[in-house]
Amino acid sequence: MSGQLGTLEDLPQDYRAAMTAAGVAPLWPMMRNVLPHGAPKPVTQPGHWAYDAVRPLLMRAGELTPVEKAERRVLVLSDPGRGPGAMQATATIYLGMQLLLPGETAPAHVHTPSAVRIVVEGEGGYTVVDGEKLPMQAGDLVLTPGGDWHDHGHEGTEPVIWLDALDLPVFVQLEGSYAVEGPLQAQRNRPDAAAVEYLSAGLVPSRQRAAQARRYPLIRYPWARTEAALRALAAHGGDPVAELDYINPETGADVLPTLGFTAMHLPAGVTSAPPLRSASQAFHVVAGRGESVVNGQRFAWGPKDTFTAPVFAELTHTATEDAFLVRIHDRPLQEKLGYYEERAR
Ligand code: 1HN
Repeated sequence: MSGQLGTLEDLPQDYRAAMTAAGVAPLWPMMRNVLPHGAPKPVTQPGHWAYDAVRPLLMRAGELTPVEKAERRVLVLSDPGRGPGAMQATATIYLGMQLLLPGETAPAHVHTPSAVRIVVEGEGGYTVVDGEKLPMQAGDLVLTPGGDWHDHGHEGTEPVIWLDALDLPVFVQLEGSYAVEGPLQAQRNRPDAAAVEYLSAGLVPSRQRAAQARRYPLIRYPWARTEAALRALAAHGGDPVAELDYINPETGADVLPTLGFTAMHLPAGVTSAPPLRSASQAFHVVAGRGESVVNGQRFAWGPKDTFTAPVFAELTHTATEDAFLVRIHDRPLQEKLGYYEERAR
């Protein structure tokens, strides 16, 4: 097989014009673009967004654009491979930094894509998801599954900033992305499920009533518990790099149908060299410093920075200070497509 495939230029001009007029195009000149040999050729390029660079721009957005004029006041992290204005960070992952100022509310809506918030800074922010009020503290991971109503509010005194991760590019590709707006939600007058039904790992409400379990029973994953779990695993787990998957406590499945999340601990001085993965990935630094090399590009990162890796990226992470990262990936979607792969380096 193989050999050189014919090009468009091989074909007579009148034939090319006739194909265009008929609304058809020859596959063979494009075959290697849509089906490269051996491995995908991602459009996505590695990206690194230093918080020190993004934060002042976000604060300026707070002065320039009232939340009423923004619905969501967000600066989107644009994939360098797709260029300025790109509304995505990888093929499947949208990332944005959102600012809410004291006293502001972001109106309620519901949409087809799913979102996850990772709280970056500030006290007193909250999200309401289907009537459940979720307090937001630095490092907390809060889900907004597609189809769930959500609005945001801020009862504190300093700006609140969080990182939004959505499967928006998937829904745009499906031509399935849309939202419905509504009034702010009535809030149930009780703590959220992280403080009630799922207060303690390994305990869930009795399965006799499992039929009543919600599809997304746990919405908030408090950072304090995640960090404690990572520290225990780091001390006693045996692996120098501790990594925990965020899961649905009723099913053990990834927290969303499309996107998965892990929390990682990298001790100072340790280098992690994971296998090449078919998933695209983003990393958000909750605390600590270090550097990562993504396909040969070196990123020195500090607290609250975010960086990305395309599919099958060759990656190494080295912490220079004890570091905690959240990893975002699209393995759940790829597995549903029967596709997810890992390759040895
Ligand atoms: C959205 O609903 C939020 O609810 C944030 O905070 C970012 C980006 C695209 C589409 C919907 C939010 C979003 C979004």
